[in-house]
Amino acid sequence: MKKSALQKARATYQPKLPIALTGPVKAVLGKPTESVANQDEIKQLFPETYGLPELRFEKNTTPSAGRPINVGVILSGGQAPGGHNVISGLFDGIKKIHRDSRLFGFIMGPGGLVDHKYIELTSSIIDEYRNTGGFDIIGSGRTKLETKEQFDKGLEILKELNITALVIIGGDDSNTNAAVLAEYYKATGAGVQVIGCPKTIDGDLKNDLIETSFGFDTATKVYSEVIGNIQRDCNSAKKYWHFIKLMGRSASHIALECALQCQPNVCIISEEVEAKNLTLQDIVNQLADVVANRAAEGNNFGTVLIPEGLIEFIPAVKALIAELNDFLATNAEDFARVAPADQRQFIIDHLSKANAETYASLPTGVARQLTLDRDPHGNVQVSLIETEKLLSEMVGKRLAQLKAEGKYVGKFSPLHHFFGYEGRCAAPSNFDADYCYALGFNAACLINAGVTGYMSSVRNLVKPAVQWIAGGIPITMMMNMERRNGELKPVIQKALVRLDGAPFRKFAAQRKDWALNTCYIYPGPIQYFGPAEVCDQPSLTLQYEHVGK
Ligand code: FBP
Repeated sequence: MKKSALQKARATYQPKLPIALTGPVKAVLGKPTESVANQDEIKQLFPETYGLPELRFEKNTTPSAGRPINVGVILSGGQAPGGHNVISGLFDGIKKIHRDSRLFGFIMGPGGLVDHKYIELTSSIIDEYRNTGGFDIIGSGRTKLETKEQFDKGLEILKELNITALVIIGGDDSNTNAAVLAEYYKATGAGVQVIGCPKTIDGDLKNDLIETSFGFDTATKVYSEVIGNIQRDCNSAKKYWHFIKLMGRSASHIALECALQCQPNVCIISEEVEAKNLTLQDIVNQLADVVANRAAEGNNFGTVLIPEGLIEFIPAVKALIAELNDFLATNAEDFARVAPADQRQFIIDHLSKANAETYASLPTGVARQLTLDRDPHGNVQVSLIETEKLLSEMVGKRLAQLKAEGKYVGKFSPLHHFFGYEGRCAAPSNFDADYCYALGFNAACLINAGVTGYMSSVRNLVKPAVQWIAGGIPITMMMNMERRNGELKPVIQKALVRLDGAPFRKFAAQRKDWALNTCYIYPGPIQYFGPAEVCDQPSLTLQYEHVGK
């Protein structure tokens, strides 16, 4: 494989490990745990793996003789920078336990386990991928592991390859599935341990013991670099308003982190929109006011950050989508017979008054998308809705009204961007390179400790890597019951932006100034070589959340 100069230099980077993992380790067990909510239900569903103790690794004085182990690894869900380092850390960890240990990667996600598609990851393959971005070493996929048939099919290949431990690298849903699999393999005496690793650029898999998911750091730094570049362009030309949508599915952590890094004129936080019960028109009016106020100062330019999941958090749209889902599920045939030109009115005539009004207020394109594009479960694919265009179109209309009332004198030229895929496979920052390697190496230690149903946990992340704390958290501890597809299911609680949290409060305290004035920060590209304050700083979200802890 041909490599760039940076790739070659980066291949020699040796990720740092917490001090406890640098020699022989011993597992120290804490107190038994409880799930975050619905304790009785979760306990009943996970009789074998509920209530396990937290576990922490400490340096051991005497090395223990390890046995060779065969381990399987799966990358699940969306790409996140650092996945290759989790795998190389895991590889080095099991080789340290015994040099004859072997690592097998299942191809293209959980589906590879069920379909028996795998490769053995040898040292020459691993060495090609150290410190690189992407998941291409084995690929990733979104197959949900949830049925006994899938678990049994997977067990066939695990037995065939003599694999006694499986590491699932994924987000909240994949780790929920890891917990279910761990429970099933334990209950059936399958002899396979299951360990999870916290991955997702969205940053919504976190709690007191999992401080951040990997990939968030690098992805937000990549987006912030580009937002900074746009802001510098915008402040140079002084003629465009940039509407920038950022990935993150539901939670607004990515948008918030980029706002803290770049200080845009506006950043919308979906969780606040929901808490304040704002309508789409409220958001538009607020945006138009910012544009008008800046125009009054002679500044016909600016930047607006929009979280991908916004539309679902607007309470009125959420209610509309829920009613539309039910209505279209039961009236699909009638609706299909209506001529396209009459469909909008047909929907308005059949919805409740409040939802009909919301629907009527939406631009034609978006309204149409809400009735047409559904995923295999019958849900609207909100991520396909071009919120950045929807908002700028509505702001343009509102500004025309303000102009007619003599309240706006200016020029509004919007441009649109969507950043997501640009950052998911970037070469991991030093933070993600170290964190991921430590998560993988630590997963090997958890396997060696003989546990199952645990998530690899590396904490104290705002401190230098040597001071990080390594251990394991029972996955059931993070679970609660939530309604999914009409049924109550045990799932890992998703971490949304907390409006009482330090990152949001920092942002809220400054945003008035950012809105009117031009306070842009230009973070520049990720640096891999140079002073620690430039190269090794974790995300601001992490720093604000854990300062003083
Ligand atoms: P994960 O939760 O699986 O890590 O995926 C995150 C994400 O990048 C979201 O931000 C985004 O909405 C989604 O994946 C896009 O999905 P896809 O990769 O299937 O296009």
